[in-house]
Amino acid sequence: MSNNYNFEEIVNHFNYEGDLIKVEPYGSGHINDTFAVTFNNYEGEAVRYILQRINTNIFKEPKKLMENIENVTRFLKNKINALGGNPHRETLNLIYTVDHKPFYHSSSGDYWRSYVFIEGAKTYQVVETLQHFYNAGKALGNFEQLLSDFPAEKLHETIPNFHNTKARYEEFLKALAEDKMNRAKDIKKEIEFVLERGKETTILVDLLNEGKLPLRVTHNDTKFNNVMIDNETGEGICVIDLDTIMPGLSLYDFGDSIRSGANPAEEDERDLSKVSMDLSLFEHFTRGFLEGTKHSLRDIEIEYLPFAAKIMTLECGIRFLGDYLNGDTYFKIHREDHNLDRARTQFKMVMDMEGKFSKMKAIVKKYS
Ligand code: ADP
Ligand code: GN1
Ligand code: MG
Repeated sequence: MSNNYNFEEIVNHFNYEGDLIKVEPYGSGHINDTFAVTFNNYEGEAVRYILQRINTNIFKEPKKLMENIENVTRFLKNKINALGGNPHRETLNLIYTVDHKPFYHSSSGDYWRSYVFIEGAKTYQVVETLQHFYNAGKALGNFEQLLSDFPAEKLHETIPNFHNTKARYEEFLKALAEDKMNRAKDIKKEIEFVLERGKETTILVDLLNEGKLPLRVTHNDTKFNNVMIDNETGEGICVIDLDTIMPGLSLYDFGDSIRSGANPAEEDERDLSKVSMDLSLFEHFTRGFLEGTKHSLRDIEIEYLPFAAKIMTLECGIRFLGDYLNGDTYFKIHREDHNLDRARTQFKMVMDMEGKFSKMKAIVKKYS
């Protein structure tokens, strides 16, 4: 992450109170550059904010993206208030610029945004307790439930075809055909793994196009570290990282959560014997998610939950491997072959899920 930004210029354009103490790199997202900014406010207390540079290589229309975030967070705030919750902690709160915009377009051409820092809560790279994962499921199910009457036509599509697994597969085939870095020869096993499962990449897309699965307002990036867990109660206090809120399938959110949280190891773990899809983690998340949605999912959605877990994991693996073939231009990497290591964990999970599929189905049945 480049730290060569002119923070004085950027920070001066946001409506912060008091004296700037420090700006530090923060978090471990793969996309945006995130910083924690600390101020001493007029009462002399330290107050933190999140400051993010939006990755405009990926999000091509940052103004539209911020319009989505403004609309969604305003809508959520009203809902949370009406339910007697705390809108300062239970959703993201934008800090506006001095000229009342939800982002700052800097002199170097970057787009910056800022949020109130949610204190007393944490994100985790790996799930530490079953209860946390149950609570994340509840929070994400509830998030979809709160947005169930959000006017979907208001949302801009921030990344077209984001979870169109068929299109992702086709992009992978293109990357493979181009083989820009001459890497394909060393990853034959991984390529074979993807090609063997190519047919499955159309299943959810087809069901959606045939009108069999309902389009909802979904988060689309429900990785466990996008849910803040309250330090005191262990509850999933806030769903963050709202860049990809778009019309989508509830199955995408469920599947991506299982992909990231039901693996007891890191997403980039090299020792694949540590990587698996843990059935108790799966069970806890499933129970929480179905409760959070207030059991509003249709039968066909419930039927496809285990498959969604597998296909979202395969999709992510395909994206990591495709990025590896393309020369690591999408996901931030921190070491050589990082995207290859990430793809391998995803494929190990897919394989594990294939072996545990009937058990996953039985768990879903138990809670639906
Ligand atoms: P990315 O899109 O790069 O994943 P995120 O929006 O998820 O970026 O932010 C990266 C990390 O910063 C999160 O995982 C979380 O730990 C932290 N974070 C983001 N927003 C907040 C917030 N409002 N309060 C506290 N921490 C936050
Ligand atoms: C990215 O931004 P972050 O780190 O929460 C990616 C997700 C992937 C995830 C894999 C906009 O999520 O789609 O599932 O990495 N986000 C985007 O870890 O592409
Ligand atoms: Mg994130």
